[in-house]
This record gives sequence, C-alpha cells and structure tokens, in this order.
Amino acid sequence: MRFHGYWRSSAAWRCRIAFNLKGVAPELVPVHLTRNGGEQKSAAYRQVNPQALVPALEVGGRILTQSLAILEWLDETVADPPLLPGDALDRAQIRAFALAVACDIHPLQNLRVQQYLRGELAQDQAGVDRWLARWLGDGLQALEGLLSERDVTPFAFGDSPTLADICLAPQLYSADRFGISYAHLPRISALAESYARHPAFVAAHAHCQPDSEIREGG
Ligand SMILES: N[C@@H](CCC(=O)N[C@@H](CS)C(=O)NCC(=O)O)C(=O)O
Repeated sequence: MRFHGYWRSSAAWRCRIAFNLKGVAPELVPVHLTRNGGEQKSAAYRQVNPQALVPALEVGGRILTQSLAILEWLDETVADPPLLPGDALDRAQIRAFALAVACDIHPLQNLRVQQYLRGELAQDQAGVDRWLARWLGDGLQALEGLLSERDVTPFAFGDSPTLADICLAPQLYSADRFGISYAHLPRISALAESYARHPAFVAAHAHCQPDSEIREGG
C-alpha cells in the first residue's frame, strides 16, 4: 500500500489517524504542496489523482482518492475499531458531523482557494484572514451546535474516536494555524484535549510526520 500525502494536509491527516487506529502502515509517498508551484499539479501526480489533491492511496492495483472514501474503504476492510459505531441513526449523525468538516468547512480554507484569493482576487493577508475567520469561525460554531444535545464524552460521539473526531482533529490544527480561536466553544475545546492525549492522534500530528518542516513543539 502506498499513501500519497503531505504533512500539513488535513485530508491526509484524517487517513493517518485511521491508519494508526487500525494498525495499518502504508508506505508514505510525500507530495509537497508548495515546492515548485506544488507537486500535486505535476503531470506525474495527476496520473495518480486527476484532481491534483492529496491524499491518494494505491492499494490492490487501484488508486483511491477522497479521504472519506479511503476511510470508509479502510473501515470496511479492517473492522476494528469501527469508525462508524452504533445503530443507523448514530452512524448518520457521525457522518453528518464528518461531512460538515470535510464538505462545508475544509474546502473553503484549502490551499488553492487561498492562492486564488491572494492571486486572481488580489486580496492582501487581511482579506484572506477575514475569509478564513468567517468560514472557519462559523463552521466551528456549527460543529459545537451539532454536539449540544449530547453528553460530554471524551470523543465527539462516545468513549472512542469515530469518523467525526478523525475529521475534526486536523481542522482544529488549521484553526490554530490561521488564528481562529475556539476557546469559547466548550465541547470543541474538550475534544481538542482528548485528541492531544490519544496515541493514534498524536502520532498522526503534522509535526510528527517524516516530511514535516516543523518539528514537535516547533
Ligand atoms: N475532499 C478531498 C480534499 C482534498 C484536499 O483538498 N487536499 C488538499 C490538502 S488538505 C490539497 O491537496 N490541496 C492542494 C491544493 O489546494 O492545491 C479529500 O477529502 O480528500
């Protein structure tokens, strides 16, 4: 199995958490998202993923793209621990939370979107920061709301991590990186503490990856 990823990619990070939880260790193929204009845009990488995005997973002579598709494939092929536990209603709520991050929040902060804001739309850093604060801020507030009826547990949907946590953890790193505070959101803040303690999440952290340009604590 070969995994095409980048240390700071939150979509690749989702997969890394799941690989760690499931005890799977694919070979890493680093794709540098900014060097030489972005290796993801090279002709060679577009053969792997025509979307020019990471992650991509080579497995069984095929290529899987889209982190959530990779995560569901992994969950279907390595049962324990389940990423989508519970009954059909539980699983729908976990998916909804994960999709809120992956479909509605993350795409608005993606590298190519920020590059477009800075380039074609000629926004300065203050303009980009306003964009990120608006969409990431609103998104995190909504995630807190999605959990508001639930008991406080170590993870978003119970005692063990699910697809929801896998999507949220890297998103919180991005929030920190872009200066978007979630200190006023008690459930999201408590989840951040759970992730900081869980070995699978710690090992998946951007700064712990072999291609990282920032070392732990850096
Ligand atoms: N929906 C995709 C998103 C993938 C994605 O946006 N990847 C980012 C890194 S997190 C990327 O490759 N960005 C490159 C770019 O914007 O040029 C997934 O979940 O896999």
